[in-house]
Amino acid sequence: MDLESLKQQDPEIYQAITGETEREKEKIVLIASENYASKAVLEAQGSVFTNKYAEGYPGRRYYAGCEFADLVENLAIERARELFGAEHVNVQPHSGTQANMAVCFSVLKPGDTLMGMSLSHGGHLSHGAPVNFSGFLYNAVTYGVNRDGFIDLDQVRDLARRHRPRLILVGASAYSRTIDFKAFSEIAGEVDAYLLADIAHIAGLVAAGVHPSPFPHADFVTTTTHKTLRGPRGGMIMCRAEYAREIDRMIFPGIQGGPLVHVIAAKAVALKEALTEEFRSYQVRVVNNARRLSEELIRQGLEIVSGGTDNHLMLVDLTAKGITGKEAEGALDAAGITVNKNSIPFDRKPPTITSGIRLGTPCVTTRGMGEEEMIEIASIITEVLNNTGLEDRLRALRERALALCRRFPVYQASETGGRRSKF
Ligand code: DSN
Repeated sequence: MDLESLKQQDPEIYQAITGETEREKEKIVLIASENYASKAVLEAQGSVFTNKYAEGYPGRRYYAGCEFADLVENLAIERARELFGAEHVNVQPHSGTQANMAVCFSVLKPGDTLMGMSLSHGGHLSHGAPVNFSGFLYNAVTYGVNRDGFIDLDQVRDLARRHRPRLILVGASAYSRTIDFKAFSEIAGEVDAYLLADIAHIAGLVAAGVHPSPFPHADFVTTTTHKTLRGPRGGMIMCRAEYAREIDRMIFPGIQGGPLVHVIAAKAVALKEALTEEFRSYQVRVVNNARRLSEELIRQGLEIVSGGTDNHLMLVDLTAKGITGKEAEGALDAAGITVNKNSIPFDRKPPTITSGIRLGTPCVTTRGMGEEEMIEIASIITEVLNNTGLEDRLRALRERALALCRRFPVYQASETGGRRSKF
């Protein structure tokens, strides 16, 4: 994008943006929750809709001049409905946590019981963690994975029968296996609980049909739009038609004011992209790359929680290597590979240190890397983890990572074959 005015007016911010652009281009990003939004998505988000107030919903706003805001919000809603087969969609949540908050506020009273996956076993902060609204407003009961790293449905059923939650949340931030939404809906039905499926991580996979859909099993489905869905940072709620009024009322005026119309415009663009065959094949490659990466890491002696992956991510258990997640994260970044330290199930180390790292393939797949490149990435990762304290060695590995990045460029200004590249 043309940043000339910014360069003149605010050189410090301009430099931070150019620095970040270089960082994103010149590092192999394996953060499972990140992606590269297309240039079209970035352009929509950087548009004049930044200037517009549009409290309310299309056709019933509290401000004049909303005819174009209505157009983009309606397009975003229609595209999301088509993509996921949802009865009702609200595209206004500013984030996934806001989306979850609106669902909680619409079906729970303070003190009610909700049940979600434990943060320390791969769940999300907003699924009942004590430090989050979902943990301190409600009586949160958490389920986890078994020693093999799989969600323990027997435990989920036993806890549900014992605690009779009013809301069950299913979904995760660090779980690499297929989620059985149907089984969760049967458990929710048995104890008369609402079911909320938070598909933030796997939304792109669900949209492309490479992970089973939570529809028609869940009452509410929330997501972010920037992970595998590859849109702008933001949230979205989908639900059965019968809950539409309450969900809309809870987002606005319940917990939010004016919607971010520029973000909604970018969500609409991403949703249009997600309806293409190209997007479907991208998601297939994301999953194939993750599987290949995990197989290679295992072959080279690393331990993967649950023994592999069915989706876009994996958790590496570093216990046997005798290094922490924090040390691994630092060494990998020095070698040009960006990951995040992550607790593994039954971790004895605090979340600021951890015994694991989380790896995901959405970003590298957007760059066009395939299974062959996963072999090279696995080899670099293993070498880094075997040489964490050796700066010279890490510098040499950085060259290998950089060579890969340059072979698979992203956000290039130039034309490619007469056609502007999408990323
Ligand atoms: N913090 C996000 C992640 O990295 O998975 C989830 O919201």
